Amino acid sequence: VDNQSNVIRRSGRFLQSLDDCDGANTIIVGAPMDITSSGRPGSRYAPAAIRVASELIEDYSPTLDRQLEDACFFDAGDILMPYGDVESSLKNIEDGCWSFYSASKRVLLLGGEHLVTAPAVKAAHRAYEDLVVLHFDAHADLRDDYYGMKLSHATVMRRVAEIVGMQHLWQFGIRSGAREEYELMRASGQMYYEDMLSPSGRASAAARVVDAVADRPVYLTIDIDALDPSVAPGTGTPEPGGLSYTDLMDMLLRLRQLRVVGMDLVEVNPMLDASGCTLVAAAKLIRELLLCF
Ligand SMILES: [Mn+2]
Repeated sequence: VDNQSNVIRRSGRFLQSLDDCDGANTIIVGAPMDITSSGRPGSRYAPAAIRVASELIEDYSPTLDRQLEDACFFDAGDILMPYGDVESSLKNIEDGCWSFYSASKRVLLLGGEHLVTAPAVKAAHRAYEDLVVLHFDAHADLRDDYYGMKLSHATVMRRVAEIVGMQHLWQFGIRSGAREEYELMRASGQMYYEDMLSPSGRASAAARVVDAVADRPVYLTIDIDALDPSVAPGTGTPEPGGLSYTDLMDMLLRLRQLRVVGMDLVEVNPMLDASGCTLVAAAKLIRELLLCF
């Protein structure tokens, strides 16, 4: 793997990480950035805090009957963030992710705010030109700009759509957005909200996605606020009416046959997680993502 030492520094490791990159299929890497967070910053502390929380969960998943040592992943540390400089932070994320994609590794990025997804998708798209993006979130994140900023956690999926095409973006759990964002989603016909809250709705949504995506490479981005704030209160912009943990896992299991080449989990904010339960939900979700796909 070229170049990684330039933009990645070692840190603690997620539960059961391998000791080096060589035998790993999947690389965990943190992107501790929260520069553009409009509401309440603090998600820069999530990668370190999720690693600590991973010590509180088992390495065995009863749901999947697999354990982490079977997943062959390496936690490489955190991407260096020139704090306050959005463009060079995003450049480092793109370079860091590309160093792994170019070595035929899969990447699981730990945010950070949601804007980190844009350079991660850019790197994945360089490796897989027919990339499809699946997006779990409470918020559409499809604004063209936010207070004049093109690069913001509130515009990130618009930037992603510019990379892969709106027709290759599927959105789940969205329950908040401006009228212009809802017009875009209604035109695409690839956003599901109420369907995520019932088994039959998830079954039909998943069947359509699996059929449409087929064997194309998939990037999966999960904003923790897709979950209901009662499950995951530790996040910058909580939005009532969300998925339960089991709703989300059920939907992910229904998508299991997809070819997932990159993933991220973003917007966890340890500063707002008084109970610590959001961090445990995040750690458990990471374990299941590693074992599911
Ligand atoms: Mn969100």
